[in-house]
Amino acid sequence: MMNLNRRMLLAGGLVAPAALAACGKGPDAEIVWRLATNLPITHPLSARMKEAADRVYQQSNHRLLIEVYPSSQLGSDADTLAQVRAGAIQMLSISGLIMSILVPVTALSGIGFAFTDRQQLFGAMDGDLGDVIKKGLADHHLITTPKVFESGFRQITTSTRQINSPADLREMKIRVPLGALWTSMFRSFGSSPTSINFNEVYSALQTHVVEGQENPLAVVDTGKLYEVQRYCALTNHMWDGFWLLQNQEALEKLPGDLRDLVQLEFSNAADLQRADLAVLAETLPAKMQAEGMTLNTPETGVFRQALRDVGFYAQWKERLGDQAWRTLENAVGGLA
Ligand code: X2X
Repeated sequence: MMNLNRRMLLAGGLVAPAALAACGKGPDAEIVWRLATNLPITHPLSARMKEAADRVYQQSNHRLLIEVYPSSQLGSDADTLAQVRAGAIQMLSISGLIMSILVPVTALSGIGFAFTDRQQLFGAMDGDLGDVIKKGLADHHLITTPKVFESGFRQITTSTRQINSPADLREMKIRVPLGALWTSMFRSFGSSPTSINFNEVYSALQTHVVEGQENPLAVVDTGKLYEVQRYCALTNHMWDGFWLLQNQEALEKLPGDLRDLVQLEFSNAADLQRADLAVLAETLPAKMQAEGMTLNTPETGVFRQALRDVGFYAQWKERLGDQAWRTLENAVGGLA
């Protein structure tokens, strides 16, 4: 009955999850965890995580309640990363490319124009490349659930210009997330990248603080960025995946059966949201066009060559180390 009251409150929107969490444990749960992500709840990643959390609650007989806080409600990426490390929150779903500010090898999955398709990508991320990244995270006491979640291949949107070739990116004011991978790649193209947390992107575009941004179409759609952007170049310039980090101490305190349940349910959630995104990758271009955006598909070989010419790949190889780089090239072929 207590649980019903809680859900009724939430469903009625009378009490925000954050307010309930501030009161301490859920009415009947033995353990309450908080899971943060920057993506809206309408994005398949957040939605499937919420479903997994609900299943964990049911299947643990209400012993473990995982509260999901989407849309950066608990703070920016940098804030929530500090919180999960300190144990102030127990789970954080965050882009591996943002994580690379702390654990450089997580950048491997997002090297510009490295992967050609999802099949090649998931072969690597569910195999050796994923293992290298997970080990890098574990060395920093950051434990992830087994399977990486998908954000997708990133595309460039602008309010001002169509992007057909690297020259079109020159001197463009582009918003990028936190992380050297983005700033280094867009500087290589001669753009002026600015790091802005995702929850401020819509207004930065609307007020023309920046001309453009880059994100997978599912993020452009669920963040309603099409309302404030006119052009979209389908560049697939880098792939982005989200790891679901767990605070090590909280995880170690969890009874074994609950730990297994969390790993199982969130692995299933990863499979389900990958399937959701595979469908969206097919359907969203038409939807974006219907929302009024002009889409184009540039030839990407010249972008890759431009990066090669300025030593982008050589620089990242040096930064990440020969061994890690070899694991990437084993999956995608020679880059430098
Ligand atoms: O901030 C972004 O652009 C997002 C949502 O894609 C990431 O977390 C990297």
